[in-house]
Amino acid sequence: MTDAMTGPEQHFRTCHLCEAMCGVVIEHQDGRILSIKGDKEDPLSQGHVCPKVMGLQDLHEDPDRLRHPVKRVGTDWVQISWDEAFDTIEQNVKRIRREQGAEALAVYVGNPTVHTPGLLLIPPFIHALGARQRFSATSLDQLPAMLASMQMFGHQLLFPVPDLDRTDFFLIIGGNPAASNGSIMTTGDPMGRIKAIRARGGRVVLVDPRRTETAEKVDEHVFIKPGTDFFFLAAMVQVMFADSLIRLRHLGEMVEGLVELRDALEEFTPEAVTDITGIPAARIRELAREFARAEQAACYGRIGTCVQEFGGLSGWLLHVINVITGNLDREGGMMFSNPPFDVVGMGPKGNFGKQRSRVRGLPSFGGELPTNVLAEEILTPGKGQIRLLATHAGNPVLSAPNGRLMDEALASLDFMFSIDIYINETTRHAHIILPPTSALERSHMDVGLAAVSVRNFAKWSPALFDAPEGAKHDWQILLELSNRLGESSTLGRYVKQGVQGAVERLGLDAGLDLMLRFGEYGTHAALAKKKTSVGRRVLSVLRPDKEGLSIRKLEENPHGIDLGPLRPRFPDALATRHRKIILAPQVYVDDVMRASEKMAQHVSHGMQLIGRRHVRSNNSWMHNSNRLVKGKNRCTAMLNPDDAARLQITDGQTVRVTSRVGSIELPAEITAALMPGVVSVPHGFGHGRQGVRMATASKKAAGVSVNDITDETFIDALTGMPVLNGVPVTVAPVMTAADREAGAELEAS
Ligand SMILES: Nc1nc2c(c(=O)[nH]1)N[C@H]1C(S)=C(S)[C@@H](COP(=O)(O)OP(=O)(O)OC[C@H]3O[C@@H](n4cnc5c(=O)[nH]c(N)nc54)[C@H](O)[C@@H]3O)O[C@H]1N2
Ligand SMILES: Nc1nc2c(c(=O)[nH]1)N[C@H]1C(S)=C(S)[C@@H](COP(=O)(O)OP(=O)(O)OC[C@H]3O[C@@H](n4cnc5c(=O)[nH]c(N)nc54)[C@H](O)[C@@H]3O)O[C@H]1N2
Ligand code: SF4
Ligand SMILES: [Mo]
Repeated sequence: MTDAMTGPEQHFRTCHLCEAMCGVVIEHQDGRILSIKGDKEDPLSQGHVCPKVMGLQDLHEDPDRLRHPVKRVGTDWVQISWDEAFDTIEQNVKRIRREQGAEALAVYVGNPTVHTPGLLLIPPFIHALGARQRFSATSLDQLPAMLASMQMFGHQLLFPVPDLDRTDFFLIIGGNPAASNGSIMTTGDPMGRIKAIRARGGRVVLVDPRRTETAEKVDEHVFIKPGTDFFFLAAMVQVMFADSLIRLRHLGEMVEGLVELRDALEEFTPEAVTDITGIPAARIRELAREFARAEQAACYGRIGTCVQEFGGLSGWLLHVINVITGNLDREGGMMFSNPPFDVVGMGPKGNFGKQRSRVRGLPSFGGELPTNVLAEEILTPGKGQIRLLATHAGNPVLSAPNGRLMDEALASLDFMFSIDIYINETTRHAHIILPPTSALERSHMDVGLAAVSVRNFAKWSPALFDAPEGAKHDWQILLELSNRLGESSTLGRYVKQGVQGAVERLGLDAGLDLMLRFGEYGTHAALAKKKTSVGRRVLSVLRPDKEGLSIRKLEENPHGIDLGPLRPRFPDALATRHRKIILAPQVYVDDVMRASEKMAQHVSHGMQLIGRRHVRSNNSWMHNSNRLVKGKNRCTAMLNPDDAARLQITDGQTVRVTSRVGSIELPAEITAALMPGVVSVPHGFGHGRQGVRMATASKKAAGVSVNDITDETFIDALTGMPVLNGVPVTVAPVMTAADREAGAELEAS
């Protein structure tokens, strides 16, 4: 906090805008930000930041960012008090719940939730709301990785992360850390760590349908046809069995299902998958051998392997390859973080298919239905039709498939409320929007990302600025809603009010402090450890370890505290019934048949659509910063020169990309970086929609939404998730008025 008229001060915190968790130093004076730079003393990021870091200031100062609750009156918005906002929400939730039952209530939780400790209040909020139909960005993202961890290790939150600092063979499949700054591998500076692998004599190989910014920085890039990673991975496994390269090492006693695994994948030889993947058989065979023989290797797959036709199967084999080469839970392989609080222990183990969507019968995962059924569940009449939707930090109109249908669905709701900072493509349909404080007005600690960090690490930062009078933090909004919307027995209510009252009085930081103290490195660590003697536990209450972690300890170490390299966690952390890694879970073995049929029937596709990310952008919501969107238009359709010539498309010309559900028109960008037959369009654009109140985004970076042509019915039949990478499309040149004029001039001359 600043006093008026003092000199410049420094504030240290973690940038919350992506998963990298860069440490920053913010110079400020009299409530104004003077500069934001990388914090060289942050042990995890060591001074690295990306251009998006300016977003910390731009978001805070953005005049379009909501600072008060607003209510929609027709197409207009009026500022209302928190009381009126909460009262209106309470009345409508209770009315619809009474009239139509809890089945009519739904909730969608978006990605930025992961980047605030306020996420701890999401479960009680959803519980109190009583929404029976729950959705989130998980089903547009990492669900296959969670399903694989649940099936094979017994817990959905056991995310293996590459031990980047010690590996000497890093295989990246469908991830672009040079743009995304790394995902499910929190590192501060992923490209710096990748460079270091090569500098110490290791190898880095990338498999991607586009020669990306990351491809420029690795030893080898291999093109793969979209949606075929399962076939590639299956052939790798087949070779490892055929060449007797299976090496379980320390995992020997822990593994079951090796024979079933071998039998299930027998037919997928490198020769058999060459046609469908587009990768020469010899290359696959060589890669499999290289990987298996490397002393320390990590096979890591990200979004390109997740949201595609065989995403479920790919998630499985990504884990499998690390296990059968003895690289899981081992230094230099794929490991599990040892976070400052037991994220895994606190979260549910996960469940799959417990619930089915009403209209299409798609399976739930962890109590959530796939987001690609949200629109039809709102639009299809009958018992259980969704009539009320709450969104928290989500923009499904731009992020879920068939955005136009989503628009139509949201517009038809009986009632919708959003906890969000903008009036955007999604929240413009809400009746009430509740905006939380800006990130710089609240204290910060990464709770979820601590569990996927490539080095163990803890950091807490205080708020930089005081919250304006009357403003509410996200957790305060969620708590108030929980208090008002919950329905429980009298006793349950007293207990709940007691707990929530305590949180209200003491604040979220008090909760974080408790979690830290009882965590692995905490002042009361002994108390939390099942294996310590009763005597030591009693002692730890009486004489807590002063060196242990607590909020105060982190306050004294504003750059964060390094907790050392990753340490093996198996078999203790294994949560399966007999503490075994299950190599061939039945759900996957059953789904192999579908892949086998696909391979047999495979004919060369027309064009296939994939996505991409840019380092200066973040999903759909960072296009309102002038500094970040300036420069050339990034919402383009990239395609290969051969395709362009065949389709008679010139660079920069407007093209129409069409799928089963619709068309979008945008400029072509011709580049040899794209594999022939593939067209790449980034998601998160399309800000030109009526009623969006983000001036810069809708004027300077409107673009078009690729999710207006992704198809909610084209799914991975195993997970029920949408296919966002590998959508069949046609691409054609469009004669714009300017083109026609130019043509006419040409003819006249
Ligand atoms: N700057 C920036 N950073 C971000 C984000 C952002 O929008 N912008 N978003 C954040 C979020 S929410 C996430 S989930 C992460 C994602 O993190 P990453 O997964 O690293 O992100 P992408 O850049 O989308 O990389 C996916 C890559 O998969 C490739 N691909 C597409 N289809 C296929 C396929 O079928 N097979 C294979 N093998 N590859 C394929 C694409 O060409 C692309 O290069 O990034 C996070 N960080
Ligand atoms: N075609 C295609 N589609 C994709 C992807 C792809 O690669 N290709 N990627 C998918 C992935 S990986 C993801 S994660 C999803 C993301 O899907 P979503 O999470 O639905 O979308 P975001 O664009 O991240 O929207 C974030 C929302 O949170 C709001 N917000 C920002 N900060 C805060 C805050 O502090 N508090 C609150 N309450 N709100 C805030 C923003 O205004 C915005 O409305 O998109 C998916 N969609
Ligand atoms: S990479 Fe950029 S956006 Fe991500 S945490 Fe670091 S500075 Fe922030
Ligand atoms: Mo994501």
